Amino acid sequence: MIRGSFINKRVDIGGLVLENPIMPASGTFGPEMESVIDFNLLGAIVPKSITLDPRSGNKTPRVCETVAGMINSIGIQSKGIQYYMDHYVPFYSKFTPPLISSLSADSIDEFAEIAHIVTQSDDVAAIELNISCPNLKGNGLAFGMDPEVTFKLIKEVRAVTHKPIIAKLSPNVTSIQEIALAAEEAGSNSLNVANTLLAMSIDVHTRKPKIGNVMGGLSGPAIKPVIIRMIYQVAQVVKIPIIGCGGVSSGEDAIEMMLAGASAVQVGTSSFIQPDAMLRILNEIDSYMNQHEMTDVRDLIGKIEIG
Ligand code: RRO
Repeated sequence: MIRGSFINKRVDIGGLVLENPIMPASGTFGPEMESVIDFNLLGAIVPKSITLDPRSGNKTPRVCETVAGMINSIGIQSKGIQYYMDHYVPFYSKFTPPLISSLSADSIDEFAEIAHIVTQSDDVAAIELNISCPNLKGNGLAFGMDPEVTFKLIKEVRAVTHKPIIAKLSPNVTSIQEIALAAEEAGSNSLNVANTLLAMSIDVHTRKPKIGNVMGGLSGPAIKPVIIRMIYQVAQVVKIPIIGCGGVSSGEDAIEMMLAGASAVQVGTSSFIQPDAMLRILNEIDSYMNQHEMTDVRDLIGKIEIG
């Protein structure tokens, strides 16, 4: 046993080096959590997706519980990019982990415009392009469902920023490998696999949808096996790093994602149940590493053993 020995948790997600692989999933984290967790212990800080103009979001109810998960349709409630640059960026720059700005927009031009604005700040370390929000248009359509649109969008953003780009992919596609390849070819530095699964729930007593917007995105432990499969599939075809996102609630879940091919892992729904879940997950990763006499988390990435 090499208990107590130094464990390297530093990982590289496409030109952005993180002190450890654990970070919040966009939309599940905000300044109010400062009183419950030490932000400096996170691998990165990822606030909710921001849009060019303020948005009031979708009609309520916006969340509902499901078995081993939840459905949300917030509809990107947003204070707009100016407020973000004036308040959120200075607030998060007080902490040591890099700030990853998650961006959402209604058009490719608007994505490029907002990416250009955040690029002006040295306090923004990387851009996560949310091309996969299921709650913007009717029927859950998203930019990231079409390889050609994905390519064009990322190419246009690539032209206006030197910062690392993370394309957040949609799981609501027939072939996530095809979209991942389009994002890589367009110049994305890494991929986030993935956003929420388009879902729906009905109250059988009122016969009404449990979500005001009817459909929403499913997250939580229920989706983890689907996401593990997608990370594995994407890792087979791309060379750029993958950030896993979907249903992680323990250190072993995070390790599973890394074995499937993820270099880093986002935690979302689990933080709603236990606000300091990310710190517990980091401790559980240490325990796993000690148990398996490992000293470097990078030795886990893609190390699933098949056959
Ligand atoms: O705001 C939302 O409704 C939302 C977003 Br932007 C997203 O990317 N994923 C999600 O499940 N909800």
